[in-house]
Amino acid sequence: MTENKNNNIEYNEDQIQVLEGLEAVRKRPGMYIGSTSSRGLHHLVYEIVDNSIDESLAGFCDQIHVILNKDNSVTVYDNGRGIPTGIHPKLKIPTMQVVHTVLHAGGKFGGEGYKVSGGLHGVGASVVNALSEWMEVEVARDGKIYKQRYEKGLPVTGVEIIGDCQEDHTGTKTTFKPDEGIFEETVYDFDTLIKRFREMAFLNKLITITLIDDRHEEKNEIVLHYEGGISSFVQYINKNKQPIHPDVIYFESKKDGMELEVAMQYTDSFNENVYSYANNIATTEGGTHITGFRTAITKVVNDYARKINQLKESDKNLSGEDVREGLTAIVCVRLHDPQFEGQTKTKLGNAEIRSFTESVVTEKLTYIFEENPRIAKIIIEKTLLSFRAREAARKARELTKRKSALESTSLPGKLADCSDKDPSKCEIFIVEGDSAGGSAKQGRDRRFQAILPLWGKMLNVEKAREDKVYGNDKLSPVIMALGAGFGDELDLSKLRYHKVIIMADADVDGSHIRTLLLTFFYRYMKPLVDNGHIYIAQPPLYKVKKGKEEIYVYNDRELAKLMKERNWDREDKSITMQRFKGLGEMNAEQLWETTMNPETRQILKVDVENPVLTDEIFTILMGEKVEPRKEFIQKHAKSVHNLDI
Ligand code: 28F
Repeated sequence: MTENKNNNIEYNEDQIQVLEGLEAVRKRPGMYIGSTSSRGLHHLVYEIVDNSIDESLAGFCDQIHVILNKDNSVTVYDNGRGIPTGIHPKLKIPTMQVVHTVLHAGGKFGGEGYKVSGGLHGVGASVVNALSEWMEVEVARDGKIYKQRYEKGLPVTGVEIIGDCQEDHTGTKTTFKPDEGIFEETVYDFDTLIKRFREMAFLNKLITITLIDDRHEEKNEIVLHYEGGISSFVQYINKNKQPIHPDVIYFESKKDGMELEVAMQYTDSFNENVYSYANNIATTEGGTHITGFRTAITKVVNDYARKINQLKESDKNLSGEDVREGLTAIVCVRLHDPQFEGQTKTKLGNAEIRSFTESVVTEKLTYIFEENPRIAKIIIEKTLLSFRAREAARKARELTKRKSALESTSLPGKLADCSDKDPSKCEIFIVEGDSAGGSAKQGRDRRFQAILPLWGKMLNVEKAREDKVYGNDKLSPVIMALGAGFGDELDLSKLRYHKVIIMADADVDGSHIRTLLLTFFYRYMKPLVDNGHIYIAQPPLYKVKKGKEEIYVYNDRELAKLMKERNWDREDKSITMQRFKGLGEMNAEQLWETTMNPETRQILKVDVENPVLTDEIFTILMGEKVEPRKEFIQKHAKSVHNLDI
């Protein structure tokens, strides 16, 4: 910018673009980092660390440090080449300043590197800068240490030399303090960062990521480095499961600038845990690498099963679902110009990757089966078991269909349906307990709200196969009411309600039934979860009464806030406080007002932030092994309140 004769500040068009960019970010942060909740706050760190990961993918960095400082600022530093500090040829300002003030300047590599954060996924450091009260960046390069400071994204100093360093000491260090005026939550969760960077360390076996929590008296430090790479990742995912063969199968291949790495191990569980990545980005919607991988393993398993006469010529082929039952696998590809598609841009679209993956997996897995007949046989037996169980489920399904076809309507008797037939307007409350079911039926708006009271013994599907689900008197009414089938037959276009709301008591039993239902939805109707149809009703925890005034409060934090705002004292007997334990304690009117009325209720949408962690929590809480569950309960016991046993 320049000062003109009557000393007004004049900006050139590049600087105006910078100002407009940063203003856009601060006005709508959610557009750039998803939300300004705790999730958005943690996303800031991921963006900065992604730049270090990029530098490691380019082959110049193998150490990354992340430090949580006492003032709630975060420091990240790497031993990469250090951001260039010279003047950017086009923008005529230091490149280091471009990276931190020009939106989407993150796409730093042209052809040679594997872009991770740049372009689509990486909003880059400039967004983090715009959302920070301040940011300071230091670059060690060419024997000098350069530094620049920014406030709310705008440079408040130039790029200054603040010292010398060894010629061979290079790297970038970024410290930033999230803007409390933008983020509701500005306290970082160390565990969340550990989980995320553990995944990064698995995916990048050459990198060591050191996390330091320096906010408390004693410093907490953890070093994440897995030279076993994605094989260690598979072992980590399977640590609470029962593998059926001792070693993780691993192979990799590089060709024409494309890289593929696969690690896989079967367990005795019934669900599939295949996670895929393209240039370190989790491709949760799959894509061409997953298509190639699935085609190949189905072909290799069928061919080998026939070769060892476990499948007769006349037998039909094992399906993809049979072959993937109980499979934990990581499929990683690296390519120069990834095309991301799908609803959340997490589906890989590059066609060349499908044939590359299919041919490599076919060749490598065939070889591994030939060289390890014992392991191959164990895997074939597991897939045959699944095939037979699926056949049994199909027969059970046929039977159920025939049976339900005999009944007048195939809707469960206890379902109080709604009159509107447009699924996008309708919602179904799955209510535990007949008393609550009664008040819910009375209190609801029958135009668009259906009620399905649950009864009978709920099934823990984590330990049950598909055929058991059909026979379960608690789950089959849910399946029939939703109308979309489940498992391989799930068809969301037939879903009768676009909001499926679990409404359970605010006590241990309610939490248990909710967890069992969520396990079923996650394991057998995952697209229902992924498409945001599953919700959890939030009944009030207390009713506070003072004189004529009745106020419903939903948790302890809100209660404390209310008492403080009204300057009420809990000992003031003129104040009464009723703790709701069960939905049945509310009459129909109260239940409607507090929990069902879309204008006044609070419902939580269930979504999967990290599929690896979600699978881990279901395995720990609902799986066969008791030890991991016991450890989990012991670890989290101290943070439980309102436990009524
Ligand atoms: C703590 C966060 O940001 N590390 C980074 C580099 C290295 C280069 C670079 C970054 C913009 C357009 C190139 C160095 N030498 N850690 C980080 N390390 N950015 S960010 O270049 C960005 C320029 O093109 C780098 C040669 N090439 C690239």
